Amino acid sequence: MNNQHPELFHRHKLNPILTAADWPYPVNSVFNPGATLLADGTTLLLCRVEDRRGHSHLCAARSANGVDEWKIDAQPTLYPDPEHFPEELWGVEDPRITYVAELKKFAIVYTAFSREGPGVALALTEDFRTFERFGEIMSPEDKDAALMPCRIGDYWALIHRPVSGPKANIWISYSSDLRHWGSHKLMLESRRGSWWDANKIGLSPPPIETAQGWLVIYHGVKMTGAGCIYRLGLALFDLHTPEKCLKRGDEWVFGPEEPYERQGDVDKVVFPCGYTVAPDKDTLRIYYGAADSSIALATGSICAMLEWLEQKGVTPS
Ligand code: BMA
Repeated sequence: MNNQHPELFHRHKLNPILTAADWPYPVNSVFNPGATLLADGTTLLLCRVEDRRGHSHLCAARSANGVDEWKIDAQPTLYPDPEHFPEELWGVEDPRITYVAELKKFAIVYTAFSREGPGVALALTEDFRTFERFGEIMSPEDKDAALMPCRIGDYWALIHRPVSGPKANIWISYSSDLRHWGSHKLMLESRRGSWWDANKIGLSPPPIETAQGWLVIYHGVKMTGAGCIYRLGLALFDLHTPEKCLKRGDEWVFGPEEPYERQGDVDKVVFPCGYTVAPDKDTLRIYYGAADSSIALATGSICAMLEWLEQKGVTPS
């Protein structure tokens, strides 16, 4: 507990809640899970699992309480299929799950690691057992993407993070069919210089719909002489025009502090790709990768995050 800064995120005492040792087959590491609640209230995590080649696949873990007693699929759940989808040659990573009520399906947007670099791929599923792959919907270099849960006006909207030169900013693109994307708009820019979110930012979990707007938890990467530090910040976007930023916090709200976050295959990384909302409709359970090695859980209040942005956030000019 850091007394100088009121904490918006509270780590679970059982952290890390999932590690490679829990896996039913040999793996190197498990991290950066997408998350959702199934119709019966089960928490499903779609975990990024890295094997000893260094390639990743996705594997589902299910739990009644979202904390322990995970039932992990005995085999990989979504495995790279480079024969039909060449963009998956070097693995699939970092899934973000959105339940799309209009389709009655879950959309999984993930990183497909091709010879050309990481791009964004989409698959739909009803049950996390069979998947309809759409292939690569954003060409490399692009990642950190999620589908918004409903159409904005007439169009589907995808938040993603293309890289252009030294800059990596968050963009939003629109589509009428989930396959062809256009009307690209810059959504949030990385800062410069010594900022915690200088040069490289990206969406973390999918945006959270609130009465005040879309609440976005994003990651910022500070490059230091001792390597990168991945931390999280908050921003709020207009409900009807999500590229319009209403508020952005200057300070990070969550960063690597615990040993399992500071030391691992990649030191000093907290990287959430998913959350669930508790029955009180306010408590977020944020599932995050810790140091690219294990999976941890933190909770936070949506109201408290909005309040923090209201008090400390800045409206971009
Ligand atoms: C990012 C992503 C994440 C990873 C992080 C830290 O670029 O690739 O999957 O957790 O780097 O290594």
